[in-house]
Amino acid sequence: MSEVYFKKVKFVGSFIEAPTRFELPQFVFCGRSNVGKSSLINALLNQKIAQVSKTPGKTTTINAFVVDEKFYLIDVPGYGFAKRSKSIINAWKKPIDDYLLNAGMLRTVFLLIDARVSLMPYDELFLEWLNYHNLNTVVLLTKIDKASQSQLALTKKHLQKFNLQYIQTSSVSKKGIDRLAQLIMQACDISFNLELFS
Ligand SMILES: Nc1nc2c(ncn2[C@@H]2O[C@H](COP(=O)(O)OP(=O)(O)O)[C@@H](O)[C@H]2O)c(=O)[nH]1
Ligand SMILES: [Mg+2]
Repeated sequence: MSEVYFKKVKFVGSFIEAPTRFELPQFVFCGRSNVGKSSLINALLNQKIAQVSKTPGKTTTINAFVVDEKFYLIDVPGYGFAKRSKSIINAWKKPIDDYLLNAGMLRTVFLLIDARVSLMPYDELFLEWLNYHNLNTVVLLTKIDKASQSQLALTKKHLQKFNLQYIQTSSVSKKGIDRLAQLIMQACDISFNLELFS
């Protein structure tokens, strides 16, 4: 049985413009299309609230969920630019950049990286951008259930270059979900009582 960390989850809405007015701590899930953002949000919240898609790039709006009236999880559209024009890339980027730079109570940007493929060129650019703007960033390695030991070793080596905190996760096996929940609760000053979770 899955662990239950949070009780009350509400879908707040889909936004084209950045919802910077939220007055609770916010945690953002960023990363390439198909990397597992929506799946990880669902695993963390223990419900199918974020849309999981077989077609990459389906989420085109910023989706917000409020959890236990204590914090927001923000699911942003993924980048997966290979076949897209520059104007589409800019149209994607602007609202997200605006949001990340203006959200008053942004606590952590979770950058999701597929454990099997490591950082792609755009991930590196985005990391540099996050770093330049001093945004607190934690890498979540996804689909760890499918990664081989050698793939994982390469990914970890690659991450060392950026000196980043990371958590290994799987939405399938639920590995790392406890650490992710703990990190969020600590960042919101919600006491983390392990006994509650058994
Ligand atoms: N094996 C495995 N598959 C996953 C995992 N997380 C997501 N997926 C699959 O990857 C695909 C994309 O997931 P999704 O959450 O929609 O990615 P998003 O585009 O980043 O929101 C779906 O087919 C998921 O079922 C995981 O931890 N393990
Ligand atoms: Mg998604």
